[in-house]
Amino acid sequence: MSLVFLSEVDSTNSWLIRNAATLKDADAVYTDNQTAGRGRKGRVWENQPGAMLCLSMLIRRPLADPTTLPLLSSLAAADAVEQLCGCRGEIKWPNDLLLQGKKICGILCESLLSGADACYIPGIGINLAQPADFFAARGLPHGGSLLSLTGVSCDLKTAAEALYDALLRRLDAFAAGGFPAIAAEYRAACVNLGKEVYTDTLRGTAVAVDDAGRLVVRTAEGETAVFTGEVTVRGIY
Ligand code: BT5
Repeated sequence: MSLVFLSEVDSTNSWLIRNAATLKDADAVYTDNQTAGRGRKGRVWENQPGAMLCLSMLIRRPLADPTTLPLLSSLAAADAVEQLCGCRGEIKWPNDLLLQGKKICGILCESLLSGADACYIPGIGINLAQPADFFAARGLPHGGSLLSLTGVSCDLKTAAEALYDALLRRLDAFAAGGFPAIAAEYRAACVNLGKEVYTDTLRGTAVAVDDAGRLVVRTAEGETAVFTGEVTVRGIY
């Protein structure tokens, strides 16, 4: 397994997808200049060269529950951020990491299926040093960086190693046990619980994250479990 720096790349996820055939389990790449960073559902992950960490890992081993890889990744990102700046941050279900209510980290997990060989790619972007102007200029009032929010300046390599190690530390237990292996810590970090949330189709109070990693929303009609990736949950910013 290895962690390799790329000076510039379109997307670290796309790079791993293109090169998957030659890579081993837990090989990872990172950059601070991602020219076509991707968010979920075709959205864009905004780049400022030199001010962010973009890291993706290839997981080439069976996962008990791949659908909850985004939740595992957000917990690993929280570990890394805590190590780097002493603040743990909060997770907005399913996988955005917030500090002081601002999104400092976004996660895009993708899978590659070819025959019996399944690979999973968690791609994690952490805003290290963009100033408030960066977010204002791009219409991202809910975005923030470690430097702008905490005053802590992080070296790229140190940040990449912290994130890579955090992912590796959690991977064995998660691969074997799925979400239940991380559920207690995830729930403790989840900012939605007890708060009002709404999606395109329902509005209510988030009361739990169940053992499948779904957000359980209580409405006047009863409780509904929302699947990862199925909806966008609002009401936190
Ligand atoms: C995400 O999507 O937040 C996933 C971002 C994943 C980026 C990583 S970097 C390494 C790897 N390689 C890639 O190409 N991608 C991954 P989503 O939940 O869809 O949120 C996207 C939305 O976040 C955008 O529509 C903006 O509103 C907002 N956004 C974009 N850039 C941002 C930034 N740098 N900081 C905070 N918010 C941002």
